[in-house]
Amino acid sequence: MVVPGPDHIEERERVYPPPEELKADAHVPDFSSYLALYKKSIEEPEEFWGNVADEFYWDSRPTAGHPILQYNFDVTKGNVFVKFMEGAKTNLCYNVLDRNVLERNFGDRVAYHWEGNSADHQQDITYSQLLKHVCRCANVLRLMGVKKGDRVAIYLPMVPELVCSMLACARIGAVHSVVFAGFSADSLCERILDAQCSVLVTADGVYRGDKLINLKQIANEALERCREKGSSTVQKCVVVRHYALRTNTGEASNKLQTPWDAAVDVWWDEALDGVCDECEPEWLEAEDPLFILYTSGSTGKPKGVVHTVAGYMLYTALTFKYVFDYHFDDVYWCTADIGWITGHSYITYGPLANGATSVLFEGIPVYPHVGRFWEVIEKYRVSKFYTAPTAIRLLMKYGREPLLKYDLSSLRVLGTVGEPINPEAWHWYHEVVGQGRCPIVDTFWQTETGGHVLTPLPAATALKPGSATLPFFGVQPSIMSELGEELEGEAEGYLVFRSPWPGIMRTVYGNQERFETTYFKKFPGFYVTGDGCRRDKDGYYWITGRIDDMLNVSGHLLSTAEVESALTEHDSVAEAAVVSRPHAVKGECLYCFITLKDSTEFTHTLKDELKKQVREKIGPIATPDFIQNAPGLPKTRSGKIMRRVLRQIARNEKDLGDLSTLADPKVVEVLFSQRCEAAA
Ligand code: 6R9
Repeated sequence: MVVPGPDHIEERERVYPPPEELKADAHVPDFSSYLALYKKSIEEPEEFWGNVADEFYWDSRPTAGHPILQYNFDVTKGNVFVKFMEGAKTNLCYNVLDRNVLERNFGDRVAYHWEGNSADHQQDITYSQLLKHVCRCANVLRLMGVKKGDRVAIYLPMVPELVCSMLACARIGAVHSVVFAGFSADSLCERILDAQCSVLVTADGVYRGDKLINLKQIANEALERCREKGSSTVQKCVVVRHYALRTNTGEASNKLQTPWDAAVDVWWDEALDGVCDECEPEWLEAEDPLFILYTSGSTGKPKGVVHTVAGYMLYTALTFKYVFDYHFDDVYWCTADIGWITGHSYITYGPLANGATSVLFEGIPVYPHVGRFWEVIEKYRVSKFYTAPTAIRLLMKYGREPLLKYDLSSLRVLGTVGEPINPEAWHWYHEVVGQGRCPIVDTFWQTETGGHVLTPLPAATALKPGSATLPFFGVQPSIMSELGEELEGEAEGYLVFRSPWPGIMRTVYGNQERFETTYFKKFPGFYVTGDGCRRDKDGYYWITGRIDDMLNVSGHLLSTAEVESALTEHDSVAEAAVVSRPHAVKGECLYCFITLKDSTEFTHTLKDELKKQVREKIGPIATPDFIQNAPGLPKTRSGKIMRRVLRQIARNEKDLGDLSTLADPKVVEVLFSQRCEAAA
């Protein structure tokens, strides 16, 4: 185990109590209210979830006499399953649109402020406009023969039609499979084939920053590849005229050639033209599938995570309300892409279920300038802001100056998701962005969990920078030793969950066996997250990174995240990634990739300082053996560092495996050419 040095303890002991001014009208105003609600959610789930369900429309109620949540997590006792509200019938689209328009009178309320890649492209969409648009799209899908249970692939940038097509699927009971629009043709093809999608929705083209991407071309290549494999199921391809209608307005000439196959392709606007804007929803069983979302798996083949209607609806709605302490006058902005689970749960479903007004942002943080995020916050008076540590670290590089030009006084709550946040980034987010006023909700969750599972609540939970704090309602975390013993009190090991909450995944699409093997085999009776975790003396949970990012140096377990955070606390370091490299005596040793802040030089003195810093922060056991200058790091398109690739570079292994999820393959070459031969 890591022996924390003095600084390490000090950092972890600092506690930030919730701000008083949030308490007056907070949904969960203090810690004792959190504890009481938590207790109720575990001890009286019928009552707890029954109350949440009362806020929604049900075409029929659950079968009487069944427990609200039925499950088996123990592979040794039969198939793993989770059933929530068995017998109930509802429709998620009806609940997030019709209910808001008809019952709550939110028709004229803005659902989304769409903000384009370029600052002069924008559009406000109200709840009633969205409802009509969704109904027309749903009718078009029905006309194309899409029925309940059929799969629809959606390969779109962050445009209103993305939300619209997801909801149209939900309305008619089709299962959407959104594929992030930065994925390659191969990845799209693989996902289309796995789910046997009958329709693909895409767009002509899109600007990401100043780069124009011919999305339809990529979609065509994907369909071509599906055909080559002899099993294309796609009958129709609906193409949103995004480049041509929205972003190309000021340009002299059309820069895109949009390949077209009249037998398959149809323009979105032409297909919807004149189609009725009312559409009877399909009343679905609580456990009917809602969507598939692919997440990477250790074997290289992505897993189609399946979520179902009722549990996902209630869980995303409730977490959104409590974790962001959502109120009617909030303007909420989550900067994630809807191609990832964060966007599904906290741009599409959770906010709409609450009738919220959100920013739907197509752009990137540094285009057309490095103050874009702050400009958008000022423009819409954003009060709840949710982003990723990688974005924070990127923006930190430019210092305070870009923020000073904008009024960020509307901000109330900040959130992070995606990876452990290093204390340096946490403090910058807290002090520079939140001006010390705004609590940071560090939300730990996964594609598989559907919604937040470990998270603070803004007015109730005292914060410790870097800790995702405590379980959300209905969630029972546990820490497991390698031997499968549940550890009590202060402990470090595998993060597992003892029982399901309504939003947990139900299976891997078409592969129940893989579902059971991946998540339930290691510790029968428990859902295994794959993350390492430490519980401190106050019962707070600290994610230490994926278990496969754990290192064993001379018999001591170290987490890469911990070393990375020690490194990024150095003034010259913008980002750090640490991997293990085999070592003759220690078993494994640390190989560190360092991205420096602008205009800093990579010198021997700096290397020595960094080694000293890690030694001081964590202990001599964590002293890096190798420190390499890394102008860029290999990242997935969602911003996660691909440590697998870095491990191969550290070991000088040229076989890098599947690189299709890599955002910029060029960085790999550069890193290979500059790798360290000898220990630092
Ligand atoms: C929502 C999302 C899941 C993995 C997860 C963990 C890491 C996410 C985190 C976090 C520490 C947090 N992760 N949130 N680690 N603190 N607040 O990111 O889903 O893309 O499936 O990734 O991300 O390692 O297991 P997904």
